[in-house]
Amino acid sequence: MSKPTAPHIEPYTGPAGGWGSAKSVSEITLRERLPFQGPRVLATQNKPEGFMCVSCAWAKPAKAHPLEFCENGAKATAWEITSKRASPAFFAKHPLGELEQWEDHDLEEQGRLTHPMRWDAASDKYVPVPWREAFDEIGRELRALDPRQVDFYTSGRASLETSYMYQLFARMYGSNNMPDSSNMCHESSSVALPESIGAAVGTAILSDFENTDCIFYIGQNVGTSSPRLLHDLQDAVDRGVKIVTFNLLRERGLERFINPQSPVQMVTGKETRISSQYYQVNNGGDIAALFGVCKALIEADDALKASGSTQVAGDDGLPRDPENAAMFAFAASIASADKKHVLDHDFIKEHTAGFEEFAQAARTHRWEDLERVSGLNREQMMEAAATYARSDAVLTIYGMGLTQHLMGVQNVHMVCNLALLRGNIGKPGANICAVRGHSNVQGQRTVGITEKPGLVPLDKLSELYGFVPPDWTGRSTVETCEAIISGESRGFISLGGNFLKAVPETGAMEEGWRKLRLTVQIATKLNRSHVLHGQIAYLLPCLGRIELDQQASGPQSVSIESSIAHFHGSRGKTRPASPELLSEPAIVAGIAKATLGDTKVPWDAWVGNYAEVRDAIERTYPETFKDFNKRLFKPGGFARPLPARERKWVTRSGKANFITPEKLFPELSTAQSIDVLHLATLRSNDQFNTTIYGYSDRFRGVNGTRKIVFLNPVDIERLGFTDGDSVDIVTAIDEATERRVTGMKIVAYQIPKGCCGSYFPETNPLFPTAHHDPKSKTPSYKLLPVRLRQSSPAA
Ligand SMILES: Nc1nc2c(c(=O)[nH]1)N[C@H]1C(S)=C(S)[C@@H](COP(=O)(O)OP(=O)(O)OC[C@H]3O[C@@H](n4cnc5c(=O)[nH]c(N)nc54)[C@H](O)[C@@H]3O)O[C@H]1N2
Ligand SMILES: Nc1nc2c(c(=O)[nH]1)N[C@H]1C(S)=C(S)[C@@H](COP(=O)(O)OP(=O)(O)OC[C@H]3O[C@@H](n4cnc5c(=O)[nH]c(N)nc54)[C@H](O)[C@@H]3O)O[C@H]1N2
Ligand SMILES: [Mo]
Repeated sequence: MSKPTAPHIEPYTGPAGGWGSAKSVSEITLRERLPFQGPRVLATQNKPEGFMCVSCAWAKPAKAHPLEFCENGAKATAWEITSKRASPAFFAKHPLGELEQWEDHDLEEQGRLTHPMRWDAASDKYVPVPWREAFDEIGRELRALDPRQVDFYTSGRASLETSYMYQLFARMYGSNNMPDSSNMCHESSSVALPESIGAAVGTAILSDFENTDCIFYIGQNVGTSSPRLLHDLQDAVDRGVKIVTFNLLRERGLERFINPQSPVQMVTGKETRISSQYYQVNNGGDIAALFGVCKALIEADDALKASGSTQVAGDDGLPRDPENAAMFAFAASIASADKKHVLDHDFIKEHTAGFEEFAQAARTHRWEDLERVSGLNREQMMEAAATYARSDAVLTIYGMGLTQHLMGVQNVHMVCNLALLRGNIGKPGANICAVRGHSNVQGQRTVGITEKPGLVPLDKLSELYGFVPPDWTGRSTVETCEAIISGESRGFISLGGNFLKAVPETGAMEEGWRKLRLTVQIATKLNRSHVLHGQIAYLLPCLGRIELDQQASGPQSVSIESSIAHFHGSRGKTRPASPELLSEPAIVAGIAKATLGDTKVPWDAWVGNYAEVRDAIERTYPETFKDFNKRLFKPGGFARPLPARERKWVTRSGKANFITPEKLFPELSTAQSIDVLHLATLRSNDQFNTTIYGYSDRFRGVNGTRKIVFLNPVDIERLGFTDGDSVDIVTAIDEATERRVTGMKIVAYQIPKGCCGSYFPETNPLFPTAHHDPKSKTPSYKLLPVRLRQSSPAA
């Protein structure tokens, strides 16, 4: 087992990328014992005929760089093609009671799973089982359960083909309980964007980066979570594009970058400055901050309008409203060429609804309140507004800093409101880019992974496959958690992921999990959701996307959808980790056949040739997937139709809607007390979600440990602690149940006062399941009221 080195915390002075990145890649290729194979495989990553990276969902350009990968993509690849194996010999040595004590890193670090395994109660071990037997027993068990008692989870990596087959199987079985990782991630976008602009996903595409004048970059950590996007930002900055960032922290990737694939930059050490304006907002302060920007724009526009009636000429000959000289001067400095307006009134009139109500709300909010809640001052908000107004085309990019909030949906509405003020949707260079997480999380929803039957063409499925799909609303992730805790859920099937670590309330969840009748895990690597298990438990190992997938008709390709709504084929070439592995489509089909018996679905033919699954997807969604097989390997991918890009608003009003957030900040059911801090949970640069590659968060200067809490030095002193103290974090809402994580080291950090930060998934025991956005049900992972307590010496 690899152990973390001694904790070592020291500010990192280097840029994102650069030699630090190159070193980190070579370390992991050596550690996973891949010195020769690694580089060869990486060369085909994100290339038109190669495999699509298994890390994030960022766009794959038509003209790929010779090395179209990043530090974290390289780590994800090395982690998947590792030469290490968690074989039956490993499981024979370690009972699950023992493995429960292991760290996440150590479980996955055992390497790839090699054989289908069944939990043996007598020895408390996973023992090998033939595939046939596994499918038969799972089928028997599922038939004995009420479909409403079974949950079918999907983590965002599985391909479009697998996902389509999986949702079809769940529906034919009779369940819409399809929680997915998206429920914890961009669900706030999936709810808010259709309401605001009638788009199910972000509207930006790669060419917008070439046409934009300004990028508003909100709550997304590009240097760690989607480093290839840094190349697009770098190109934009080189063209003179302004980047205006709103983030809780000063993230290095948003400050400066050296492209590790640019020999000139690497040798000369010349950095690109990324953000031109950087605003550190309070946790959950974005509605207030964006309201401030909108207020400045709207009041400037008002001032110009008012000057029409009460104008006096200034020294420059321009009209003046003497009542409001300062605002007028600001307005004049940012106005259109004719000095008549700041907002795009033609666009607002023709394309939007709800403007007056929104504008009135912006005028009514007082600057003092906007300043207090956002943590920014009025000048900063006006400065951001000025940059916004001086740009013809503004692109807005955002991530989890906006979506994982009690007001996540309203955060996204606010992004749209700002965009609509100047027609910044549906013209080149101006759109909304929701940076997605898992490499196919967006695509899974496109082919039917959802608990909401209204989002799926049920009539089509019924017509094609001759069954009556369930029409009730199924459980999303937090509802599945509640059903597992209450004992209502009896069976849990998992297509990838690590549900038990990723969800809220992990303490109560672990207890409920053990009481499940059936747990089935389709996975590549061992994690905590496998070592804890139900009464009947299977661990079914599958091929990864990088591996050669050989079926009856020959080697197979799969497909995914990127963050910019382009579909791409992906072909794996490396030798499978074990000859026993089955592909995900083959496992889904195996379970489906054993559960459902004879159906109209040609499961075997589909497994033999995935092109036939793609034909079925095209029959189900003819517009989106027109000529799917023909276009599979189109360089740059093929685009999904996005009406909002064409300014066609598929909303109830037929217009793009200004939707006014009810409040600036959520009401928290916590006693207002000065020792309460607002916790945001963060990813380190050395993890992919619950997969912990190692113990170094290079950009934030944290090494050798993940058990830390970032705190403002003023708060450290105010609360009577010292930098380096060991503390427990205790949840400060719903305190009838104590939720606590112990032994966290205080790290003095540049984080706004009253806020604190700590890593996911270590902090997940702190989150009550009910602490989520009421509409999207996305857990509020970026805002939880907590207190710190001195750790007892035993901790
Ligand atoms: N290497 C790596 N890549 C990944 C992942 C990974 O774990 N590791 N995970 C993948 C997945 S599934 C996802 S969803 C994405 C996640 O990628 P991101 O969307 O970048 O999510 P996070 O890293 O959780 O945090 C985002 C940022 O929000 C900021 N923030 C926190 N609270 C607030 C707030 O209230 N307001 C504002 N404005 N900012 C705030 C944080 O400082 C942080 O910089 O990345 C994907 N890519
Ligand atoms: N506190 C807090 N909690 C969070 C978040 C947060 O920011 N803060 N972020 C949330 C977000 S955005 C997300 S997306 C979720 C992530 O939640 P999940 O998607 O459930 O978790 P992952 O860690 O991505 O899953 C890792 C596991 O996936 C399996 N796996 C990897 N590749 C494959 C494959 O090709 N096929 C199959 N079948 N299995 C594979 C491996 O066994 C690995 O152990 O976590 C959420 N939880
Ligand atoms: Mo995610």
